[in-house]
Amino acid sequence: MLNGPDLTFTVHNLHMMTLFEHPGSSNCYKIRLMFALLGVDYACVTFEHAKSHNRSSEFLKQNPRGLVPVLEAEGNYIWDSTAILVYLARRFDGESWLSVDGLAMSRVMQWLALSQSEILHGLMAARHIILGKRRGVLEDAQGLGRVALGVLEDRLQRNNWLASEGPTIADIACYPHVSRAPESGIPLDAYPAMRRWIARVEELPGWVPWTPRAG
Ligand SMILES: N[C@@H](CCC(=O)N[C@@H](CS)C(=O)NCC(=O)O)C(=O)O
Repeated sequence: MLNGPDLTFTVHNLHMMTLFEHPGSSNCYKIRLMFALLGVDYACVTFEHAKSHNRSSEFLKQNPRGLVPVLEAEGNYIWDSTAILVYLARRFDGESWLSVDGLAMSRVMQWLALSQSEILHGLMAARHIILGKRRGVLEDAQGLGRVALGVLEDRLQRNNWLASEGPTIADIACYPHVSRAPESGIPLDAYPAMRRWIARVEELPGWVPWTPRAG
């Protein structure tokens, strides 16, 4: 544990790519999950307090938005979980997690957009309102979350995966908050295809859980 005037974090490993993260963050979990599925090792700087990194002028140089996750790779700081997923998929896998074919890539991007809009502002917001982590109108957030779930269920009734015949970063980006929809006050009983897809994601070799559950 290092303590500075404006920063408190734990350094797990000083080698390789470094992920700056917070354990309770869904966006950071997407990156930990992607690393695990790719079987790629990485170092981790874990901020112990959700907002401690915002106050660090050093961290703001890495991500002017002051948010985690940030990945240090090849001498660059990549911020935003979507950008990091794109980097990891292309850097370590090639075509299957993110094809560069124009049509295939646009299909993945559609779901990445959903993950950063209705899923984040709907499902994540509802969960945070319930947990008392933010203010807002629960019914509005849940309404937006149900829009996302409806779109996902429709796709998954006809397909095993969101953007392709196999898993892509689209599945990784959407999975965390969808799998926790009950914690947003939305039971998944009405979404059978989605429950089968959640099980499919959790059966992928290398899958790791998102902990702590209440973060
Ligand atoms: N769109 C961004 C969102 C990043 C984000 O909201 N990070 C949260 C954790 S999930 C954070 O750093 N929160 C601390 C704060 O708001 O001060 C991404 O996907 O990376």
